[in-house]
Amino acid sequence: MPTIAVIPGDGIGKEVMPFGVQAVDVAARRHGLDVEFDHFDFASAEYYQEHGRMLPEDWKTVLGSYDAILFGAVGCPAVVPDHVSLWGSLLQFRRHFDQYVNLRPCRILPGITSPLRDKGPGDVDFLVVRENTEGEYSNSGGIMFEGTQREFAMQETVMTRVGVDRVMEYAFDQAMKRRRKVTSATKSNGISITMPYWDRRFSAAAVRHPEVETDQFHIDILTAHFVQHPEWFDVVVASNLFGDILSDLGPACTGTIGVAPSANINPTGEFPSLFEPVHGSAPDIAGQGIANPIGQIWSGAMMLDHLGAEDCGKEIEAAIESVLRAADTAVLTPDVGGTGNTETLGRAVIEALN
Ligand code: GGG
Repeated sequence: MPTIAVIPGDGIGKEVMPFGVQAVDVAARRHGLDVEFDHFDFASAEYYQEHGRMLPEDWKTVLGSYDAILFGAVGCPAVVPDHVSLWGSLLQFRRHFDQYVNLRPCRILPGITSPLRDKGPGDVDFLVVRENTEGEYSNSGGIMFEGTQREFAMQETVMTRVGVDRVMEYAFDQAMKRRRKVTSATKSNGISITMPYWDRRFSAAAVRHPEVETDQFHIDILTAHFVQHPEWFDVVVASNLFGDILSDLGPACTGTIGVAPSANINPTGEFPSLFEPVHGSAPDIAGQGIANPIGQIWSGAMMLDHLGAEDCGKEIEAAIESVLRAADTAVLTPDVGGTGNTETLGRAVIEALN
């Protein structure tokens, strides 16, 4: 029986999570799989207000005992500075549980209108593979001479050979299961040490995988190509920061970031992997009950795939697609042109699963 730690977090994470849990539960039960869920209130602004920190002291042992983690969103800037909440929770999970791959699939779903001219389902289908434990998210640096005219802030980027090679390897493996093409995001003309290093490791990976077509673009023109030629891409491998940016841009090009799922994977299986929608806590719409629950539900499907229940994951994706294809505006959330809400869309997907 797989055991799942459920952490809704902040803002709309709390609103969409019930539908993620329910979808996983319904799909699993249909296949005779009993999934056990335990809910945790930490990694939230409320927990921080009460305890002065984002996580309990024993979080590594507690979460480490689960098969997977289903996460909502973190961030409540009115209560906790964003870098404190992120570094106090999600980034700790990714690092401690060595979830070095962040998989962010991106495709136009039926019934959703892409802002890209002439693009519909089937035209955009790529996978961003984001390095998830180092790079620009090093947390190494400092501020000196604070409050004086000489004040400065500095932060380093860390790229280790092991860290870069393992995410490259994962990206090429994914490409072998798809259309056999990997694109690397770089900026080696401006960032003159770490990015040329990234490029060299990418070339070395390409030599190891001659059956995979490769190309690379500087991140600035790559963002333009995402918008103008999304059909060029199959697997896109990127550093922590570039991958984060591309995996918000990608779903925005497919219609809405609200449907985008992600998987923070520990490929060795030594630690639990974590599944979360790409979107954050969205303080601007939190409390209104209008957040799109599909990113959370689809993340649940990715979790089931990862746990070996691929049929369950596929059924959830099919349920999502059937609801979107029906395009009932009273059901859909406003981000996809509907007049419905989290409840109507979440319920429709669960009903489609039943
Ligand atoms: N569910 C995703 C989430 O809560 N994101 C908050 C955030 O700011 N994430 C930054 C990151 O993924 O690096």
